[in-house]
Amino acid sequence: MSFRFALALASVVSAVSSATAYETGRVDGHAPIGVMGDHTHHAGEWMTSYRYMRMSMKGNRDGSARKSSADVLRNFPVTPTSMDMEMHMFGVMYAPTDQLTLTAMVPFLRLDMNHKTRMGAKFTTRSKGIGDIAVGGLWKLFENEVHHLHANTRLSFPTGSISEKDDTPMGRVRLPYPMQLGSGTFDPSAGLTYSGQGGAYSWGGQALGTYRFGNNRNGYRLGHEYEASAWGARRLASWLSTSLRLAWQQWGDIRGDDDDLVKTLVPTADPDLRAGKRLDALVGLNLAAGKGILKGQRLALEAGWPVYQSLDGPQLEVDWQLTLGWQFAF
Ligand SMILES: [Cu+2]
Repeated sequence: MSFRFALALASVVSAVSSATAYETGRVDGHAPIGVMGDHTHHAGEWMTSYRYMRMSMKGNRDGSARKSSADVLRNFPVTPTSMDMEMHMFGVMYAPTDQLTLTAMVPFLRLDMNHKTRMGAKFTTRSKGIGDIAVGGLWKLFENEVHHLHANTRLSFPTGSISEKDDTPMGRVRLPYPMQLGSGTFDPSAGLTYSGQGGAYSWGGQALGTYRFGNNRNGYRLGHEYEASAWGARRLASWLSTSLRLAWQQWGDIRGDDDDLVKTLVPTADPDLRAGKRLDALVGLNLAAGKGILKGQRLALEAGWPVYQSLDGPQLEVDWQLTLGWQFAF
């Protein structure tokens, strides 16, 4: 029996045996790394993960039109010019049964915002620390060898600070809304995730809503958020797949306001200038080790660029984002 024939036989056998169950273990059995709560685990399985996320924002928009700093400074004495967000996110998943997978996520944030004043001065504000810890449950609703469907439920706890301060030309003051590390409220999320696989291809979609109720202790709540995402992936080798994803996001204005902020000073302090919507196109790479000492390990990368954004502005626009992730199931 030639080597080539043995290889062909082995691949037929594995294709037939693998067609009997949905495979979350295959390299594209996980969605692109920017999607949270995308897969479930088998009873008794654990997974730990780490994600590094980066988002860069530069320049302002009102609606979908760009606004220069001079435009913004006609109405406000101070304008944000750019912002950098960095997040380290640690996650744990555990499945007590085949139907339920529990999740916990702990984020650490670093935010930097650059400003320009009407007088021409420039200054930077910074905040960093733990964000809002979220715990969740993923409930398997349907699964056969091609399709998988589960419900996402999650509750975010107000562990992130909403009273961050930093030095500015106006003294040491409370930072505006987008520079705070948490929402200050208990935020439930609910949604659905579908994924499918066949041959060298896989695909999926997720829709998720996050709701905010009441007021936090600084007198406001962030707007509700809705996200919907669809992706396709192609497996190039047993250990490598590439993906394309479109992600829609929509978020509301802030209700109430923080008394320590002066909303006429800078647009980021105005609770009515926070809403927006955005469509991102993202490309991704998944790497998975199926056997050996690296068994259960995954490495993934996803980068995205907005193709459309409309902001209740002036508000900083997103230029690009990046997620790098490591996952280990055991
Ligand atoms: Cu997992």
